[in-house]
Amino acid sequence: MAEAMTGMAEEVVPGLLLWRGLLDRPAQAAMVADIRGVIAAAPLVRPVTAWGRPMSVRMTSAGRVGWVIARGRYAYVPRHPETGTPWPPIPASVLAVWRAVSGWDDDPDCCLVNWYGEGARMGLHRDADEGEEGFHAPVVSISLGDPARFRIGGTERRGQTTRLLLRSGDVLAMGGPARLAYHGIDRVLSGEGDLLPGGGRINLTLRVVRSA
Ligand code: MD6
Ligand code: FE
Repeated sequence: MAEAMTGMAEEVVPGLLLWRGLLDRPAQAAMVADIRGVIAAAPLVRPVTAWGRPMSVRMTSAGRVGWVIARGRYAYVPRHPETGTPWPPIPASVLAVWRAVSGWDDDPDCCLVNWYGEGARMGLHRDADEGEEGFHAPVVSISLGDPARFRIGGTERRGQTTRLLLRSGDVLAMGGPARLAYHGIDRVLSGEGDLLPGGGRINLTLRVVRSA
């Protein structure tokens, strides 16, 4: 299954696989409903960076651990920072995508939910808090709602980058030589999608979080 799925993907740059429109419209709508359930249990928060600036993206998590910024430091923690309760489980609809495309035997430990309202963006960053074993697994990303301009470079912050437009239903896997590459969202094309009433974009990233 996993290998058959790899054959259907476009390799945008080495290690970055893209499945265009992997989720059809009913599957997208069902996943949004599942994510609303996650948000009801674990409310979106606006993390504050180490420099004291609130991010434009609002975030929450599902799974064994969730990604937070705690006193300026990035961390995976077992509880929601404001409610103090464990994160809700990763929805089955989301796990099914991971099992289909990741090529990884274990399920992910974290599903980070990024919610982009009008004007939200995400600066170039690396997903580098998952631990040594976590770096061997890919990060799988699912896009829902308004399209967005995604950019990926290499493992140095400076240098050449490649741009692509991510649309609702697209799935990315960042693994191998792209696993620790810099990437970000330059801009969401607000209002161009119609999946979310009032506009917006949801991005889900699935990660294995473990030290070797
Ligand atoms: C986004 N995505 O699409 C932000 N990270 O909103 C990410 O930061 C990301 O798409 C790791 C792997 C794939 C991604
Ligand atoms: Fe990322």
